[in-house]
Amino acid sequence: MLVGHDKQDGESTDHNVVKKNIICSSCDNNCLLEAEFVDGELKTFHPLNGPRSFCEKPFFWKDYRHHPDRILHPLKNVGKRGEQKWVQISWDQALDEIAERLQKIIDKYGAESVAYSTQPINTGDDQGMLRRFFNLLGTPNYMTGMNMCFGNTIQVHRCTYGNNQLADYSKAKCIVLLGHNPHRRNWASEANALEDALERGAKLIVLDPRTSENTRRAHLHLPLRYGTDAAMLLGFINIIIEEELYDKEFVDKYTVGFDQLRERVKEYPVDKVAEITGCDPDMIRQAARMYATSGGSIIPWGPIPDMQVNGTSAARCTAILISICGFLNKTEMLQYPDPDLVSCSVLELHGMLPMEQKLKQLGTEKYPLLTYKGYEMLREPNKKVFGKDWLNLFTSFMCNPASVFEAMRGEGPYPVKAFFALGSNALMCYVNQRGAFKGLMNQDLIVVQDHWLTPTAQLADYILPSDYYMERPALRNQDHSPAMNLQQQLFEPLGESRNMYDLLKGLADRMGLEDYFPWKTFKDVLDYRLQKTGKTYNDLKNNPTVLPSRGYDPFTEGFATPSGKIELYSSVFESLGLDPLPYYREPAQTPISNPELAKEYPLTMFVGVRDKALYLTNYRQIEGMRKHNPYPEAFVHPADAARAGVADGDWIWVETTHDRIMLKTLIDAEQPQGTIRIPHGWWMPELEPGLKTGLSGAMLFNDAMILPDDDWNTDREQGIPNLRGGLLAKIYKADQISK
Ligand SMILES: Nc1nc2c(c(=O)[nH]1)N[C@H]1C(S)=C(S)[C@@H](COP(=O)(O)OP(=O)(O)OC[C@H]3O[C@@H](n4cnc5c(=O)[nH]c(N)nc54)[C@H](O)[C@@H]3O)O[C@H]1N2
Ligand SMILES: Nc1nc2c(c(=O)[nH]1)N[C@H]1C(S)=C(S)[C@@H](COP(=O)(O)OP(=O)(O)OC[C@H]3O[C@@H](n4cnc5c(=O)[nH]c(N)nc54)[C@H](O)[C@@H]3O)O[C@H]1N2
Ligand code: SF4
Ligand SMILES: [Mo]
Repeated sequence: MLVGHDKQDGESTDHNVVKKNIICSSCDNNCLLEAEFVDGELKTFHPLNGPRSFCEKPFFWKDYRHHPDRILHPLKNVGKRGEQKWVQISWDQALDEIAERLQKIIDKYGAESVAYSTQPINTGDDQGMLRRFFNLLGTPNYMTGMNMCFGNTIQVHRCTYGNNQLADYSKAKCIVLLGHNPHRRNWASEANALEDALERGAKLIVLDPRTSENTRRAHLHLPLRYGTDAAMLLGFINIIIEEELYDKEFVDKYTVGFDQLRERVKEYPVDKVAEITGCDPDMIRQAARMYATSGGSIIPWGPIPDMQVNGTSAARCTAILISICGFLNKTEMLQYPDPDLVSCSVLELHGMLPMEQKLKQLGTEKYPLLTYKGYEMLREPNKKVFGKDWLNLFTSFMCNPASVFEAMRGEGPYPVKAFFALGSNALMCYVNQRGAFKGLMNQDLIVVQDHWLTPTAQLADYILPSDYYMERPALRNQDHSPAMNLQQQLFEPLGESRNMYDLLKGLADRMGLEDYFPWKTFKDVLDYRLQKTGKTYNDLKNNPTVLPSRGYDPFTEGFATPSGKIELYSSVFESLGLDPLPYYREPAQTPISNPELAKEYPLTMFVGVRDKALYLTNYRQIEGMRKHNPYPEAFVHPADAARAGVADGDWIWVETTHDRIMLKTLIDAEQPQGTIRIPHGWWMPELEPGLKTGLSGAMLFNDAMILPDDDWNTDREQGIPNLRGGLLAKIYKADQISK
C-alpha cells in the first residue's frame, strides 16, 4: 500500500513509504507501534498509543531476527538428555516422531502424564489453540510463569467482582504504586500514562522499600519493609472504614460482607501496621486518606505484591479498596469478554476435557483456587453474566507448577513423563530450579519451541523453530479484556521457523484430532474468531485497535460472583476452605520471625528491579542490549558490603537455606541496609550449552536456584512462590568457601 511520497527540503524524493501496525512483543507491555517501511525496508517505528516515546527494545529487531544463534530448523538430540548432540531433521520427521512417542507415553501412563508450559502474552499468541490441543489429548496439566504475574491477581478479582479490573490512568486523580515501577524502559506505555496523569496534577503515592524513579517524584513515599504490602493495605482499609471515608451508598447497594470485613481490619490498627511495615503511622494515615478522598484513585496492577506469602491477601485488599471507595467502573474498569468474537475460552474446548481428568490437575488438593476445581462456584455466574462456560481469564484452570515438577521427579500422585515448553523457558521461570531440573532429566519426551538454545531447550529431545512476532499476524484479545488489537505481518518467517499453530495442527493431524484443527493456517484461525463480526482479519488489519460493539454494566447486569454482588467476604474462598477475608502473616524467614537464622543469614532478599535493557530470560545474546546489562547484579548497601568484606564489582555467592548463586556486587546506597536485590533470568548464551556449564550458567546465576517451592515460602491460597522479602541470605566473596 502506497501511503505517501515523502518530501524533503522541497524536493520530491519519491520514496515508497508503507506503514503497518504491530503489537510490540519485545516485552509484555504490548505497546502499539507503527512500523515504517521505506522502499521495502523497515526503517523505524512510531508510537500509536500517543505522542510520547517508547523504549528501544523493538529497534533491535534485526539483531534478534537475524542473530546467528537463532534456531531456524527442527533439531533432534540424538545423545543422552542434555548431551547436545543435535542433528537437523525435517518438520515432518520431528512431528511424526513426537506424535508417536507422545502416544506411547499416553498409552502407558495416561494423558495426565503430559504437562505443558507457555507464555500466553507475547510468545505463543495461540488463540486458544494450545489448550484446545492438550484438552483434546486429555491432560489438565497446563502451566505458565504468568501465574506469578497477573494470573493470580485476576483470579482474586474474579472471586471479588466477577472479572478482572484494570486501572484507567486517564481518569485518575491519585495513583498508588505498590512497588511497581513503570518507567520508559519498563512498560513504556504505562509509564507514559503515568506521566500524563502526573502532568494533569494527579497525586502519586509509592510504596517501595528503596528509592526509585517514581519514589523521587511521589507526593508520598512509604518505604515499607519488603513483603508487608498486605499489612499496609489492611491498615488502609481499617483507617478508611474507621474514619468513614468509604462510599456507603455503593457498599450498601453492591457489596456483601462489609461487617465481617470491618471486624477483620480492626485487627490492623495503624500502630500495629506501622510496626509491621516499619513506616510512620501518620504517613500511613495520610496515604489512606489521600487514596480514599481524591475523587478517583487507582492502584495499577503490578507484580510486586503478587509474589509474596501474603500475595492473595494483598490482591484481595486492592480489590476491596477499589470497591469500598466506589472507584469500580469510575477509575478502575471492570473487564469482560468481547461478545462479538469467538472467545479464546470457547476455542479451548475445556468442556471436552472430561471432569475426571480435570480433577487430576496437579496441585488441585493443595491449591485449588487457580484450578478447574476452584471454578466450581463461578461456573454458573459466568454463564449467566457473560454467557460463557469455562471462561478462562488468562491463566485460569491451571495446575500448580511445583506439583508438576514433583510429579516429573516421580514424587507425585502419578508420573509426568512428557513435557512441552512452547514459548517458555520453563527451567528458569518458576522456583526450585534444581527440583525442576531433576524433573526435566526424568522425562521420556521434552519438546521445546523457541528462538534460542535456551537452558530449557538444552534439555530437550526436539527443538522446533518458532516464528518471530513480526513474522506473524496477530489478533490480541483474550477473555479478560474486550479490547482487540491487531498486528500486521511484517516479514515471512525465516528459515523453517513456523507458527505455534502449525506445530499443534501437525501433531493433531497425526494423532486423530484433525477434525478439531480444520484451519489450514494461523490466519484462518483469526478469521474464524472474527466470523460473528462479518469481517475478516484482512478487512480489519489496518486498525491497531477495534473496540467491542457493546459494553457490560455490572450494576444492572450483575457481577459474575455466586452472590451476584461484590464479595468483600468471598464465598468462593470459603467454599474452598480458605480464609474469606484478607489477612497478614509474618513470613517464615525474617529477622522478626526467625532472629536466630537472621544471625547467620543477615540479608533480606527480594527478587526484582528489572534489568532495563533485558526482558526476563531473553536478549542476553543481543550485543547492543547486553552491553547495558552485562552481568547479573546484586544491589548491596555499603555497610552490608563492608561487613561481608566485598567491594563494588566483586563476584559473590548469595546463599540461602535452599542453595546459592553467583552475582556481581553493585554497591548502592539507595538499597536499604540489611537487604539485597537479586536479578531474574540470568544465563549466558556465550557459555557452551550443556550440563558441564550448568546449562550455559542458568544453574549458577538464575534467581530460581535459591528460591524454594516449599509450602512455608508460598502463598497459602494459590501456591504462588514468595520473591519479595521473607527469605534470608548471606553473601561472601566467590573465592571463599561457605562454612
Ligand atoms: N526492561 C524491562 N522491563 C520489564 C521487564 C524486564 O524484564 N525488563 N519485565 C516486565 C515484567 S514481566 C514485569 S512483571 C514488570 C515488573 O516490573 P515492576 O513491577 O516495576 O517490578 P520491578 O522493577 O521488579 O520492581 C519495582 C520496585 O518494587 C520494589 N519492591 C520489591 N519488593 C517489594 C515489596 O515487597 N513491596 C513493595 N511495595 N515494593 C517492593 C523494588 O524495590 C522496585 O523498586 O516489568 C516488565 N518490564
Ligand atoms: N524465578 C522467577 N520466576 C519468574 C519471575 C521471576 O522474577 N523469578 N518472574 C515471573 C514473571 S513476572 C513473568 S511475566 C514470567 C515470565 O515467564 P516467561 O514469559 O515464560 O519468561 P521468558 O523468560 O520471557 O520466556 C519466554 C521464552 O519464550 C521465548 N520466545 C520469545 N518469543 C517467542 C516466540 O515468539 N515464540 C516462541 N515459541 N518462543 C518465544 C524466549 O526466547 C524465552 O525462552 O516469569 C515469572 N517467573
Ligand atoms: S515497553 Fe518497549 S519492549 Fe515493551 S512493549 Fe513497549 S516498546 Fe515494546
Ligand atoms: Mo511479569
